[in-house]
Parts: sequence; C-alpha cells; structure tokens
Amino acid sequence: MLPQSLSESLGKLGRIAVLTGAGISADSGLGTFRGKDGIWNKMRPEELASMEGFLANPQLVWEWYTYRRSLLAAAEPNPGHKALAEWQGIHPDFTLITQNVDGLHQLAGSKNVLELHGSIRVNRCLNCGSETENEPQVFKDHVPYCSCGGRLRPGVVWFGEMLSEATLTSAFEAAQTCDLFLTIGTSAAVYPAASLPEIASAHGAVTVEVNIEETAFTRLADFHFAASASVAVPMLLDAWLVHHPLSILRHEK
Ligand code: BV8
Ligand code: ZN
Repeated sequence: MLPQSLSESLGKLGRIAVLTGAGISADSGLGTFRGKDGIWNKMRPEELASMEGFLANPQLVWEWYTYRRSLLAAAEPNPGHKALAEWQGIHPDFTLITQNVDGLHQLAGSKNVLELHGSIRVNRCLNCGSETENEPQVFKDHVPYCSCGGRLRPGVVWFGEMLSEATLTSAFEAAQTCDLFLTIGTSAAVYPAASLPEIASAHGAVTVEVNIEETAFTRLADFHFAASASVAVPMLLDAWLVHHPLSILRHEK
C-alpha cells in the first residue's frame, strides 16, 4: 500500500517524466551493471563500453554485445515495462527516458522513448555511419563489417562519448517541467542521465525512486519505494488511476 501522502500527491500531478535503468529489466532476466552481481564487478567498463576498449579488442567487445543480444532474444517486457506503456497510453503528458539499450520499453508498447545510451539492436558503420538492425553479412576475425568495407560497432553510447543532443535536450526539458519524476531501477551513477532526477528535484517536482537498494539519489528523493520495479510500478499506476477519471478508459486486465 502506498503512503497516503504519496497517493494524494500522485492525484494532483499532471506532467510525468520517468527515467529507467537496468533494474527495470532485471525481472526480464537481463543483468544489471552495478550492485551485488553486476556486470561491472566482473569486467571493466572501460574495456567493454568505450571506443578505446573497442579499438584495442573489437573481438572481445563484439563477443560481449553478441552475448547480450542473445539474452535479449529470450527476454520479454515485464509488468514494470507494461505499466509504463499503459500509463503513457492513458496520460498524454508522459515522457519516458531510458538508459537501457534493450528495447523492452518499445516492445511493451511505449512510444517516443528517449534512449539516452542508444540501442544494442543497431549496428553503426565506423566508415560511412550507416545504421542497420539487420544481421551483418560480412565478418573478418569475428568482427562484422559494413557493405562499404568499414568496421561495424554497436549503436550504443560508450563512456567518454557524447549523447545525442536532441535526445538529451528533450530529456532535460522533461525533467525541468515535470510535476512528477519517477526514477526506476538505476544506480544514478552515470552522467548526464543521473542529473535528470536531480534537476526534477531542484525545480520542485515530486520525485519517487523505485529501487531494491538505496542509491546516490535516495537522499534527495521524496519517496523511495524499496521494491522490485515489476511490482512497484503497477502499484504506482493503480494509485495514480484512483485519482484520475481516466480509469474508466483502462481496459480490464
Ligand atoms: C558523456 C554503454 C560527455 C551502453 C554505458 C566524473 C563525474 C561525472 C561524470 C563523469 C566523470 N567522469 C566521466 C564522466 C562521464 C561518464 C560517467 O558518468 N561516468 C561515471 C561512471 C562516473 N559519462 C559518460 O561518459 C557519458 N558521456 O558524459 O559525454 C563527456 C565526454 C568525455 C568526458 C566527460 C564527459 C556516456 C555514458 C554512457 C555510458 N554507456 N553503457 C551499454 O552497453 O549498455 S553505461 C552503463 O551504465 C549502461 O549504459 C547503463 O545504462 C548505465 C547506467 O547504469 P544503470 O542503468 O543505472 O544500471 P546499474 O546496474 O548501475 O543499476 C541498476 C540499479 O537497479 C541498481 O541500483 C539496482 O539496485 C537496481 N535494481 C536491480 N534489480 C532491480 C532494481 N531496481 C528495481 N527493481 C529490480 N528488480
Ligand atoms: Zn559503411
């Protein structure tokens, strides 16, 4: 049951912005990066998620992304992803920003998702810049190549790389103008994504953090929901619906 104060404030809040991280996909079977059994405990981010690491060992980096893509094949959106898609479907002023590259929000039905760190499903050519989601046809030493002869890299944002300016501008705008900011399943460790809940908090939005652990943002959050995203997010949607006449639009489960 949500605290009465949260439930009441949910009812008054018009503009909603949401930031998600790897934690929302944990219940879909995909690993997280930090925390007790995170990927970065076993491997160094600089080696696997940076251009330097890629140029030094493209085979290793492609092996890692190919492995993560194989996990995606078996991954389904969970109730956390689905509740966010439903919320957006009945409330127009709803911006979903994600650090995830897994595409599960889109699979759940979310629209206009702001993918701050790109998409693991995309291959980008280092030579001609073309982007495709198709299976590469040409490989040399286990590294895929573009039809133009250039080397391919995953279409994600690595450490030390700039994020898409348009995507980041939209994300900052949502954080600066929202009434309610939900930060879900992120350790709030990576910038500039981690600055978004800080910006929302600074301009007076109600901030709700959903995370099984405390994070660098917890001390700033108005509410910390210590539960799995696949349980907590549907509960937040239910609480919000109680105050919104739109609930008649909600299709029966
Ligand atoms: C940039 C590639 C300009 C894609 C990733 C010093 C200070 C501040 C910033 C910096 C600094 N030094 C360098 C920087 C900038 C750097 C940065 O922030 N570094 C950090 C580590 C200090 N940022 C950048 O480089 C960015 N670019 O700033 O450009 C620039 C350029 C040069 C120099 C300076 C600035 C680019 C950042 C993007 C990096 N790319 N990965 C991929 O392969 O996925 S980062 C990686 O971390 C992923 O992308 C991931 O999205 C991101 C964030 O991780 P989270 O999603 O939060 O996941 P995490 O595992 O950490 O946390 C999961 C959480 O879920 C946990 O809290 C856990 O408790 C919780 N959880 C688990 N299960 C559940 C759950 N919660 C709810 N329910 C559950 N069931
Ligand atoms: Zn090319």
